[in-house]
Amino acid sequence: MTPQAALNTSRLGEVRTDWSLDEVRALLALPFADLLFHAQRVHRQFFNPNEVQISTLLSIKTGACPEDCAYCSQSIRFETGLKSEPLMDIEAVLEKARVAKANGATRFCMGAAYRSPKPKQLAQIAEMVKAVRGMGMETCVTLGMLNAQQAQQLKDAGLDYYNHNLDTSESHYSKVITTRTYQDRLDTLEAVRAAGINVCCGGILGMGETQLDRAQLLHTLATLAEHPQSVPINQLMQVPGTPLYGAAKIEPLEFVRVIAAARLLMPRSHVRLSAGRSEMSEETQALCFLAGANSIFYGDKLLTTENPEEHQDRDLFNRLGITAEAPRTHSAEHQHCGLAAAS
Ligand code: SAM
Ligand code: DTB
Ligand code: SF4
Repeated sequence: MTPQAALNTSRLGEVRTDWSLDEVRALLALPFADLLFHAQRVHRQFFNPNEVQISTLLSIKTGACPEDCAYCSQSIRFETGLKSEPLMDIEAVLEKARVAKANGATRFCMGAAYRSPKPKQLAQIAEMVKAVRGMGMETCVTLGMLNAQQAQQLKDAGLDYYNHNLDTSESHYSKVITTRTYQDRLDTLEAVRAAGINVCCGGILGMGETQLDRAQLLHTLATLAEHPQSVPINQLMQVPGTPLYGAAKIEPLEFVRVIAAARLLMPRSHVRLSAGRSEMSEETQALCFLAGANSIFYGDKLLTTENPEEHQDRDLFNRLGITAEAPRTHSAEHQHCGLAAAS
């Protein structure tokens, strides 16, 4: 059977975890207008198409990471010129969260350059999660590998989301990372899910992968036991000194196709247009929103690299008539968001 023959477009909009790889390939190969039409139609079935969820990132522990992820500024193995910083103290983190909230973010995502957190580090981060949640923000952390007990500790602290990306297809993976396996990643995702924490899991495009690798990554995500509640699609931020610096860039319309396919494969999930927006035109970003992206990182820094400036995003949202989505995991009293509404 050809991939095209595998696709039954009348079933689009069903929440399914039994997608075949051929169906995923067929979606990615649709004529662009058809792909975007279906993606927008399904998006409207599950979401307000003019609302975007707003997260702000903070690197709470920067650099000196023992892992060898070939894209990353924070690996100790590459000369990237990044200054390492120890785990921030809780007051400094809370100050950043207050600023993010005042600027309109509803979720605060804290990232640490760990392979896996040590008990003392996890205890400190659990306190940060409790305190940020106490401010009325949703919380997300990304700390590397977790076992079931570590996931439970974060759940007990009130954590809303754990980010752990598959990054790429299983077959391309060993060209990017050698210090932990694909199965390690799947095991962490399962520990997080089993603890009842929302899963944030996606990947990076522009790491020398093929179209088939992209289809395989989407297929793995969409056939997990449960779809990740949040699916970040990153475009590689090329960092001088990392092995992937200089990799062939993904063509913008290909990037939009992956967003649209993610929307169709995981209709109830938030699809985040993540790293790489600072290098995208506003038109490409608008196409991504049309294709069903409904979450972004807001704030002029990601973890260690650039993001669009806040005034640029506010201006773009105003021109697109996009407003901030109220958090879904918190009570109504926390649902006000300060990001400028469409004028
Ligand atoms: N150290 C933890 C880990 O890797 O699991 C958490 C932090 S790590 C920086 C979180 C994710 O950021 C990575 O899994 C990767 O998907 C993404 N990321 C890191 N560097 C990136 C880059 N240069 N461009 C795009 N995404 C990147
Ligand atoms: C995700 O998928 N993207 C974010 C977040 N999860 C942790 C990280 C992007 C990092 C981009 C490179 C940097 O700023 O160091
Ligand atoms: Fe370390 Fe995470 Fe960067 Fe990999 S992506 S080198 S684990 S900080």
